[in-house]
This record gives sequence, C-alpha cells and structure tokens, in this order.
Amino acid sequence: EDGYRLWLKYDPIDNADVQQAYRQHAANWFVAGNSATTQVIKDELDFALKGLLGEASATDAESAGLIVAAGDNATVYRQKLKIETADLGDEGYLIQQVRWQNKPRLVVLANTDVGALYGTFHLLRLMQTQQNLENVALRSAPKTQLRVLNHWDNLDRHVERGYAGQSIWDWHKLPDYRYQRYFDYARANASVGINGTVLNNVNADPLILTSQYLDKVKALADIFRPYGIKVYLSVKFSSPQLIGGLKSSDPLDKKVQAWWKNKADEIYQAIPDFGGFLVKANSEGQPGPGDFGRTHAQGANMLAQALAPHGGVVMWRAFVYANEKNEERSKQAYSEFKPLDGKFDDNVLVQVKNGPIDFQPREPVNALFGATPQTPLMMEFQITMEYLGFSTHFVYLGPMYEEVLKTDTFAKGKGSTVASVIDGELYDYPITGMAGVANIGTDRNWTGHIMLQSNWYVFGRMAWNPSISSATVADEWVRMTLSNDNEVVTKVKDMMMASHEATVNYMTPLGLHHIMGAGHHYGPAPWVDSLGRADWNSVYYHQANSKGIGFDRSPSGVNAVEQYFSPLKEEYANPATTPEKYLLWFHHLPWEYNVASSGRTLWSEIVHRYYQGANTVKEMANTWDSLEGKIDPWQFHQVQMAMTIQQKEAIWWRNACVLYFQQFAELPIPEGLEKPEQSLEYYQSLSFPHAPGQG
Ligand code: BDP
Repeated sequence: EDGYRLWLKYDPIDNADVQQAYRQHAANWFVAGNSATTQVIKDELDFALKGLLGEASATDAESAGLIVAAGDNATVYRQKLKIETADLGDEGYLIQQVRWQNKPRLVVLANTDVGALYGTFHLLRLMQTQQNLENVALRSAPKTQLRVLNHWDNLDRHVERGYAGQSIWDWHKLPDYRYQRYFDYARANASVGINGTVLNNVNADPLILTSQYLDKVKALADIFRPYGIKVYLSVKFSSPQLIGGLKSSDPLDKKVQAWWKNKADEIYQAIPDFGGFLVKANSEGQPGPGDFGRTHAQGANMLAQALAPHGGVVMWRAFVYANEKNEERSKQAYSEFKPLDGKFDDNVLVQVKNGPIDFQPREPVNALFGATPQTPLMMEFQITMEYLGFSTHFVYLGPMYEEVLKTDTFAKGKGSTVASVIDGELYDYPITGMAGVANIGTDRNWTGHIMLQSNWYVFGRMAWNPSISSATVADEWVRMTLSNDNEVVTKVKDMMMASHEATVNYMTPLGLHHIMGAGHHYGPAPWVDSLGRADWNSVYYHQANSKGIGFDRSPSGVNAVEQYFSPLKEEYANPATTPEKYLLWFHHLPWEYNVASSGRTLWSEIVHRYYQGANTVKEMANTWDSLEGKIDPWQFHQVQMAMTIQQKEAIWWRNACVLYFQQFAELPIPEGLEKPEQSLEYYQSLSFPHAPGQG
C-alpha cells in the first residue's frame, strides 16, 4: 500500500459477520438514471462493493437490496414511502432502511444526482468503518455552500508552499492528456463533499486567462463536473494590462470593466458552470484596486458584475497588511475590511485566514469573524504544512480547525461561534463557504506523508459540517485508511489528537509565533532580524529582551484587542484572563511572570513546553512503532521514516529556541531537563537554501 488509494481503499471487510450482513443489503444494487453523475455512482459502487463484499453486481430495482435514486427518479420512492426530501436541498441525501415491494431495502435518496453521489460515498464510509446498517435512517445536507480547495499551483507546476511533489495539473499536456489522477482527485474530493477547486496560485499568473490556458481549464472542468466539482481561477488584478493590452486596470474604467465582462463571457462559453474568481489584491506585491486609488469593494464588485450574469462568485481575500496607517500587521485585515461591510455586491465573499497573521501553528481567530453582518465571510484554512514542519511532521489539523470554528466571537452575544458566522447562521449570509489551501501534489501518496491525508479529509468533512468533532473524523479516517483493528484505531487516534498541541509546544508555545526560518519557513529561527519589512522578522514577533518576552497587543501596546467583541476584548487585554495558549500573542511579560496553570515562572514554563512537545513526538513515534505488523508494511514504514525526522526536528526546534531565549532570560534550563547537545551558534549556522515550497 503506497498510499495512492487514500481513504477509498475498499479492501475486503475483515469481519465475516459484518461482511455477510452488508451482502444482504448491498450485494445487488440499482442506481436509477443515466446522467454522467449516475455513471460515476455506478462505477464507484461496482468498484467499492466488489472490493468490500467480494462480489456484488448491478441489478434492477425489483431485485436490488440497495437502491440509489435522485430527482425525478426518486419520486416513486418518495411518494410510496412517504419520505420528504425538500429539506435536503441540492446536495443533501438520506440513507434509510425501508420496506419496498415487501422486501427490506436500503435506499439512498436525494434531490439531485450529486446529492445521491454524496449519499453513496457516505454509505460506503459506513461500510468501510463497519457501522451497523440495521434500521439505519440518516439525513445529511452541507452547512456551507462553497467547499473549495485552493491550489497554490503555478503554471510551471511548482507548488508554492507545497511539499508533496509537483502540481498535479500537467498544463503542458492538457487539454488532451487526462491522467487517471484527475479522476481519482475528483473521487476523493466528492467523497468528503468538496465541491470546488481553485486550480492556480493566488499569486496568479495572468496567462491563466488566455484562451490557450482556458482550453486546458475547460478540460479539467469537464472531468470534474460529474463529481459535483466546479472549477475556479485565481486572477491577477492587472490582467487587462498584462494580457489585454489596456493601459489601466482601474476598476472604474469602462474599458477595464468591458474587458472583464468579455473575459467572463468567454469563460462561460466554454465552462457554463464555472465557479468564479479568487483574488489576492494589494497584498505582498500583488496588484489591486488600491493601485488606482480604489477600494477593495470597488475592485471586487467590478469582477462580481462581470460574473453575475452567469452565476459566478468572487472570493476576495482579506490577507492584506500594508495599509497607509502602517498599523501592526495583525490589525490590518479588520481595519481594511470592516469599514467596507455592506459595500460588496451580493456575489462577493471575503475570504479570511483563520488567524490575524498567517497560518501559524496557533493563532487566536481573526477579529473580522462576526464583525461584518452584511458581508459573507468565508474561512480560509491552510491544509498544507507551511509553518508546521512541512510534510515530514505529522500534525492532524482537525483539532486546530475545531478550536477555531468553536471559538465564540460574542458578535451577537454568547454562542456566536466562528462556525455560525461562516455557515451563515449568525447573519443569514446569502452565500457561505470554506476554503483550504491544498496539500496535494504528484507524490504517490498525494500529500507527501500518509498521515497528512487526514488533513485533506478533515477539511472536507468540516466544510460540510463545521460542527463535527475532530475526534469523530479521526476515527473514520483511521478506519478507512489504516485499519479497523481496535488497537490501531485507538492508538492512532490518540496520536492524531495529541499531534497539534505537541507541535505548538515544540515550535511556538504559549502564543509565540512567526519564528520560523526566513522565507522558506523551515525550522526554528527566532533570531531572524534582517528582512525587508519589520513584520517579516522573528524578533518583531517575539520581542524577547532582558525583561521578558511576547508581543504587547493589549491597550498598553498596539491594542489589537480592541477589535474583538466584549468580553473577549477585556479578557485578552489582561494577562490574568487571557487563555494561556494566547498569552504571548497578546502580552509582553517578565520572565518571572507566574503562569497560573503550573505555578512556574514564564521562563520555566516556556522551556517545559518545548520539552513536553518534543517528548510527545517521541511518544507518538513509540506508539507508531508498536503497531508494526498491524498496518500494511509500506504504509507503516513510510510513516515511521517521517516520524524519525519529526522526532529529530522537534528536538532541533526545542534546543534552538530554548538556547536563543535563554540569552535574554539569563536563567538556567530547569532541573531535570537534559541540556541541548549543540550550541546556539551551531543552530544559527544551519542554512537551507533549497528548502522546498518557496514562492
Ligand atoms: C503566506 C505564504 C505565501 C502566500 C501568502 C498568501 O508564505 O507564500 O502567498 O501567505 O496567503 O502564508 O497569499
């Protein structure tokens, strides 16, 4: 098992009783209809059920144990069985055990074929995880509308912040050459409910909008359509100048507006269900409406108006940090976008990274969530491992996503969670969505590390249902990807659930952030102090000096806390009430500060956390070793090799950071903790000119 099959392995069910029970339900199946999507359902069922049950075959509705039907094809069942499906919408489904023509049947019903496809994958998941299907009766519909991957893939196949090989899009061979991988990508996405993909990097190449590339984009859109997946493109705001021969890209210029309108018409001519545009504007050197003295809203609306007649949307990113007021970086997205609330057209979403800085191992949530009642905010999570050790560190991101989604913003009082903002419940947003920066590449195992497949998986599951627990998802994923053996499930799940906190501890405990290597973000480098902008440097973020450590974002400092709703703003303003996980994010505190949870001094607590993080990784590796023989050998060894690297690098992180901060604290490493084997100078001398994934 090299990992290519992801969580869709469909190996024979190893429990004979369970397999026998499933055979009665599903060995003979019937899928109503003849659309491209029903063909996908038939192919998947044929492949999956033959695998899981040993044998299975398609038959007619009269003799089938399993019936899948949608839309008009489902009318007869809905009526005779008195089953209501209106509430399932366009993508939901139900799975139910019924009696039909005097025989027990399992039915998967939906209003659309794509809904039936999602239901089919859910049913297969129940079987792969060996759930009891007797009297099953469940209904599911997605809570967010746009569930999209963002590929930071360049047209030359380099993936920015990608650690799993090259881009899976072979632009050179498109449109004619259609790899099986494209189809398997679509299957995997559909299996977790992902219904959109932005094919190219947010640092966009304008060529993507030329007719030569649009032909290639169309080929992918045609492949993905039966799987319910829409294609979107990242666009460069200055495209009218760069490829259109215009003198300006000013959004209020009539010629510019006409250029985008024509471009949208051209795209929809080829791809009638094209999803829309993702835009990084006036951020990190990218062009934008600000270059012409216009606002983000004016820029976004111009594109939105070009797409609106065709039903497309604009996902406009809030990742900006170069405003004229020269505010502290964490405050800028809010300052820029809050005043624009209500100024965006109906088909615009503002896409916000979960935290106010940039995909750190841990950040408090961006204060924008909850602050824009009239502007749909869409979540942007990172699935790829930019600041998390790349693809040799195993960090299951489920608990991190869950922590963010469950955070109460208090925007409309208690219970105003981030999840309720982005799923539209809080403000009744007309469109909702969640984006994840993909971790996918050409590596055989897709994500560079088998365990990191779980992050693609959990992203999809949480986009569908932002309230699902990360532990539930971990359980499913382990059973589908590794084994249903109880020992494997329990132990790997524990590893997964501990992995994120462990990495936070060995990299950036207690709210520290942005102390990774310069540019590539690989490895510890809290000493970085020479980059072009102050807020690209590590020393700017940790502010360590002889007195203490941490970034004062309280009212005595840059007052970023003022952007949050009460009571968060008061809580975060005071170190005593700030959750310890964000302590040094919001406060600069003396080395002797007493950390309440442990009673240790701040210095001692920081050091202990670094050691604890590295120890947890060691325990994770031991746990993994104990599973040898219980997991497929090649899967086992791949993960074991990566765990060895992660163990070494966790110690590297720990030693480098502890020694570096010790210079300021001038305090000994607490009793009982082994001394770092190398000097600070040694760690500082390491360099990684060819570290992967850079822009
Ligand atoms: C940062 C990455 C950079 C991206 C940028 C973005 O370092 O490569 O282009 O975010 O999200 O995390 O636009």
